[in-house]
Amino acid sequence: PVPSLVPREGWHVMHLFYQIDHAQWSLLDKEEQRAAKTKLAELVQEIRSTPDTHLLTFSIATPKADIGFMLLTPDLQVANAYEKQLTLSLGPEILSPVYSYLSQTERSEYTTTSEQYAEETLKGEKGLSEDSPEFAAAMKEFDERMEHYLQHRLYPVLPDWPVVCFYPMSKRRQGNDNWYSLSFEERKRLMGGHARVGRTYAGRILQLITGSTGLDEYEWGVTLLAKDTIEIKAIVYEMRFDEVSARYADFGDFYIGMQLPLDELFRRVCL
Ligand code: 76R
Repeated sequence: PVPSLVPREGWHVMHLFYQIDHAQWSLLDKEEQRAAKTKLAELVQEIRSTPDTHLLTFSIATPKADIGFMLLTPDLQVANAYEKQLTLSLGPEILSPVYSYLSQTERSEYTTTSEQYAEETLKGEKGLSEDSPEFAAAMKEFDERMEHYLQHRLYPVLPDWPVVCFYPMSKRRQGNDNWYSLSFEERKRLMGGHARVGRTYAGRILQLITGSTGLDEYEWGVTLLAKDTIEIKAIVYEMRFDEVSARYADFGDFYIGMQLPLDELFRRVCL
C-alpha cells in the first residue's frame, strides 16, 4: 500500500463541482442508468463510513454546475482515490468536472487567546476584577467555547443545513493594500474586528475557513452553511464593510448549493 499523506493536524478538503452530460446519459438504457445510480449511492455510503471522513452532496443553483460534493478526509491519498471514483461513478463522460478546490482545515494564527480575552474584554471592556466570581465564570465559558471552536476548525462535523455557499478568497497584496506587509499586531487587531462581526451570526451561519496557500488558486476556501440564503447574503454584505474584507479581500467565483439526500438529488438533476 502507498504511504498515507495525513497532515500533522487537520484534514484535506475537496470541493468538487460537476456538470451532467445528459446526451451521454440518454444513451444508457433504464437498466444501465439504474446500475449507475446504485454505483454512486454505494460509493457515497463507502466514503461516509470511512473513519473521520465526511461527504456533503448538493445540487447547485444556476447552470454554473449541476452536482457538488464536499469531501473532508485526513489522507490526501484517500481523498484523491475517492475523487477519481466519484468522477467516474455514473460512467465515463457523464460527470464533467467544471470546478474544484483543494484546501486543508487549519487553525488560525489570530484566534483570540484566553489572556487576550481576560485583558481586553473582561478586565478592559467589562471592568471585572480578576478574583471576582463573574470573571471566573466568564473565563470558563470562553475556554469551553474556544475549545469547541478550535476542534471545529480542524475536525469539523457539518450540519445538514440546506444552503451551502462556497467561494475562494485571498488577502490582497497590492500597493498600499498589502496584507502581508502589515505587522502581526495590526493583522490581529483587524482580524479581531472581523471576528466580532462574524460572532453576531452564531447559530445562523456555520463558517468553515480552509487554507489553500500553495494548494490551489486562492489562499482560502470559504464554506458557509445556512438555513436561508438571506443569511448568506447578509453576512457577505456586512463583511464587505469590515476593513479586513473592504480593503484586503479578493474573491473568486461564488457557488450556491442545496444539500439533498442522494435520491432527491438524482431527481433534482434529472437523472
Ligand atoms: O473567535 C475567534 O477568535 C475566531 C475568529 C475568526 C477567525 C480567526 C473568525 C470568525 N474568522 C477567522 C479567520 Mn472568518 N470568515 C471569513 C469569511 O466574505 C468575506 O468577506 C470573508 C469570508 C466569512 C464570511 C467569515 C465568517 N475568516 C478567517 C480567515 C483566515 C484568516 C487567517 O487565518 O489568516 C478568513 C479568510 C476568514 C474569512 N468568521 C468568524 C466568520 C464567522 C461567521 C465567524 C464567527 C465564528 C464563530 O464564532 O462562530
